[in-house]
Amino acid sequence: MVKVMEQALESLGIAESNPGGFAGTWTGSGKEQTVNSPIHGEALASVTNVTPQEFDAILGRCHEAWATWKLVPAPKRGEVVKAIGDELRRNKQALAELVTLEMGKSLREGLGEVQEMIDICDFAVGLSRQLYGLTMPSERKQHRLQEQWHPLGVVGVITAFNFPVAVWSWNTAIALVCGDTVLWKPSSKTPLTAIACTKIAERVLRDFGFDPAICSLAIGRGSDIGDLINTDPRVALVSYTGSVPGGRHVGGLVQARFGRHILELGGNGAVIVSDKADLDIALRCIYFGAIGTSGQRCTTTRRIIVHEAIAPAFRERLLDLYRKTSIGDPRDPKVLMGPLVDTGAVETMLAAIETVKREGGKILIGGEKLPHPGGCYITPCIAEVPGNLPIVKEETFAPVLYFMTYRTLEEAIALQNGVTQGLSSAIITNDQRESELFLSAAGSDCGIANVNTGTSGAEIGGAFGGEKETGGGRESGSDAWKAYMRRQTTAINFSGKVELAQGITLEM
Ligand code: UN1
Repeated sequence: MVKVMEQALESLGIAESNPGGFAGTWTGSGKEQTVNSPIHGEALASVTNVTPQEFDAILGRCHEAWATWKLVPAPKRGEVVKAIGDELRRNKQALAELVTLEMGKSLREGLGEVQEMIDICDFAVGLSRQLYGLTMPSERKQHRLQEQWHPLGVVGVITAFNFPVAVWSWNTAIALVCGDTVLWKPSSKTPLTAIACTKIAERVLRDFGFDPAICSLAIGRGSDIGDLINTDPRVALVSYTGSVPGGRHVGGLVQARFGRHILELGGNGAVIVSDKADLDIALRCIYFGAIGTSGQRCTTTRRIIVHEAIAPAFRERLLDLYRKTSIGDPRDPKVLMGPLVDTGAVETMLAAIETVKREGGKILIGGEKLPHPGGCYITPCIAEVPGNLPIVKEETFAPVLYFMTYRTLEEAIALQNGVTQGLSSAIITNDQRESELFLSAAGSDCGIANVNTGTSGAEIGGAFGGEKETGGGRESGSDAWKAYMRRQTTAINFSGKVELAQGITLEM
């Protein structure tokens, strides 16, 4: 058991061995897995998965809980979310430490992730009084036409390891105020943080006298527990964050039963660096975008498209920063880049680098395995490429940054858009005509397009998600809540007689 930060485990209620299922009571008698920290490969705790039978009972309880939760007035549901946010504030440090221990991001990023959770709770509390419908003028006399929004049902939330707690909160805070209940299947790589969050929600729901099954949990493999979520008609909406192939699978299964889905899949973030850019800003944005979370964000900067006039000097400055990168134990405040999530991720990165070389790219720096314990540390890599090589079009979930150059902005935008993913993009320029073109219909085709700030680190207030193979889903702020509710159009006749729409007459 890891000694440093052990307190975080304890204060969040993580035992040496933990059942992986919750719907009012904790269950889990399936396969036991040991969770090892990528920091040094040592065991943190173990978790027992839920069996298919236990899953069925969990989903049954979560669905039952919806029957009463949907009838609670939305602002009252907001009070519960407010209390969850307060509990997260109290546990911010411990939860961030657990995120760092379990998946290896730096503590400062762990704290940022928990802050995202708090922010979305605050957003959702306000939203609980703003689930607005519309009224429209009716074409008939003394009729009212309106839309209203009702709770949808159980939301199945399937999350990835890289934001092990924030993505649950984006979905859960919104789903709860919308009157839905939540069944969470976290990544098998990060079950402990999921147990910790579920315990926080359980405590709050019990304090309010609500059914704690409103926030349920089922830990298990995607191929069994995930697919039970995808195929069960009791799950009204599946919100899935993961890879493009994973999303294709989930989307197909959910669509086949006419369920709803929100897909947040792969990204391939690019930053265009104009010859009219502030290069200090460009460097900072790209550096954090590329090495933050060790290149394991869906919003990670994976490609930079640099104007040829400034490319040589910019390349040198970037390489200089990369040379100085402090890599090591992410609990150390001086360390910028921690380990990758596991040794498999390191192998994937090394294989991608070999492919880059084979396809004609040139490795400028990085891609060396470091001899730290656990085997998950590697230096971040920059590869110079002539354009979107086949490997560049793939999302390698690791710190590999592709460096390419351009001559005209149209050419740069074509390179930026020339991949199958469409999540996040940015331009660094002080020229308004350039930034406006980038934001116009002729510009970036991504769900996120930023100016003079990087591809990652989106705020919760905007809707988060992307186009093309990123899946088209939107989570978090703005009007993303509408996906978590059922829209109902209503015509109300107060005329005392029947008048048909479209001018149809009915002689009787
Ligand atoms: C993800 O990588 O799945 O914009 C989410 C960002 C974070 C969320 C990333 N707010 O980088």
